[in-house]
Amino acid sequence: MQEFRMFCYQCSQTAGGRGCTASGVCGKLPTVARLQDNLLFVIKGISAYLNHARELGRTDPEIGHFLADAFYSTLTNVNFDAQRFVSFSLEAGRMTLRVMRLLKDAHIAAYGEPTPVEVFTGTRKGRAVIVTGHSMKALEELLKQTEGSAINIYTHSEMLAAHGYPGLRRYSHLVGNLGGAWFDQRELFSRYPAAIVGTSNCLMPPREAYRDRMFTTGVTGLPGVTHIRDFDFGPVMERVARLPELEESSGSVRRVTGFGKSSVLALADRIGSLVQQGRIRRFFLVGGCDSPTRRNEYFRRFVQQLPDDTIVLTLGCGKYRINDLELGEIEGVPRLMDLGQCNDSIVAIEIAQALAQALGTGLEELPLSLILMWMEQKAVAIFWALLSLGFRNIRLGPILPAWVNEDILRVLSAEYGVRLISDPEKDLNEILGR
Ligand code: FSO
Ligand code: SF4
Repeated sequence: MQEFRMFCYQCSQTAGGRGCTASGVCGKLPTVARLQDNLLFVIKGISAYLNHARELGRTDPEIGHFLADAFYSTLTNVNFDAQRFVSFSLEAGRMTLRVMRLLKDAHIAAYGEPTPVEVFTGTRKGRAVIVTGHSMKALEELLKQTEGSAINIYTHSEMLAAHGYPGLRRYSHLVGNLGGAWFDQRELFSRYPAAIVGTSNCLMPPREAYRDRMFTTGVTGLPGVTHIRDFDFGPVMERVARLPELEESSGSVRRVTGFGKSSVLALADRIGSLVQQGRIRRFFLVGGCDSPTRRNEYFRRFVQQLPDDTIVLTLGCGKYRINDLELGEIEGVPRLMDLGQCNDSIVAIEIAQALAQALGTGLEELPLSLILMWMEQKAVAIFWALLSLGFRNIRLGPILPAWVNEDILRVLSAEYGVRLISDPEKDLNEILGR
């Protein structure tokens, strides 16, 4: 299935001085090596969310202890037990939930709970800064420092969620959202003569066309690009002053975001009775972290084929595959609800738990299917969080994570019902039993 059974070059015993690829010289077996790799990916995901929570003054010693133990367990000659790593991975799922809740609480305390809002997707005449990434704190500081300066601020990709927060959209110069998922940035940033601020993953090495008007903050960095320290955006404002204005243009798509837990649960009674009347047949969580592959066109085609008695929740940058679709409503309940960033998976989970309670059922019996795309490590952390809660039969794409070997796949499919996406119509027929 894979070219390498494993890959490790972390000690001097490494095979041929180049890397252990069949089995560890130390005795580490391929499945253990892969479970260690997986744990390191999840650690990176948890660290990303913890980093954003810390920007907002929040931390959690239990998460810090977990990270230290988990890192240590991947050191040479510490832990050779695959079963221990399976437990660690599931514990990592619990920690992912914990860190997502920490971050969500920090966002709500700082900016209020999101409420639904339609976001302008065109441009206003005037000088502009485009903000990409996930850091609401960086965006807030930029909004404060540019207030009254006649500079317009636009969000890109995962920053779309910012418009849902009352404490951020109160800034009238937060005017709109441009582009789609992270991978359109090189074309988008070349097209608009704006300054650009990268606040987190997912950045791409810049084109020369905009390198000198791009900035990084926090842990991000790009060669030849000015790094902003301590959220002092003075250099950005100086650069914008020397840039031309953007022209007025109308947006070509309608995007609504900002469905917080309260706004969805305010509909819980209505949703409950619509489910009981058979007017809502099933919920789908369709989203996650997108990648520039044609295979991910699956997700749009899947949603386009959904019958009218279904509801779609979405989040992450994967939402851009579907968030321009006009799915309408079922008796006042929107059929497409954008819950926010990938870390807002915690909101999806809490909504699912509340709906299960309202319908008097367990999570496993809830008429909910998870159709998720994954890109990199943060999404893997969320995947384990969902498994640790008991979500089953997740369909995953565009490919299975490459660290999954036959042993791991056997466990994921037999115990958790995880499977790879296939054809939208075939998958939908299977889910709906048609
Ligand atoms: Fe997308 Fe990037 Fe947010 Fe992911 S912008 S791909 S792994 O970070 O988390 O949805
Ligand atoms: Fe090879 Fe083990 Fe050393 Fe890794 S830790 S390089 S598997 S001998």
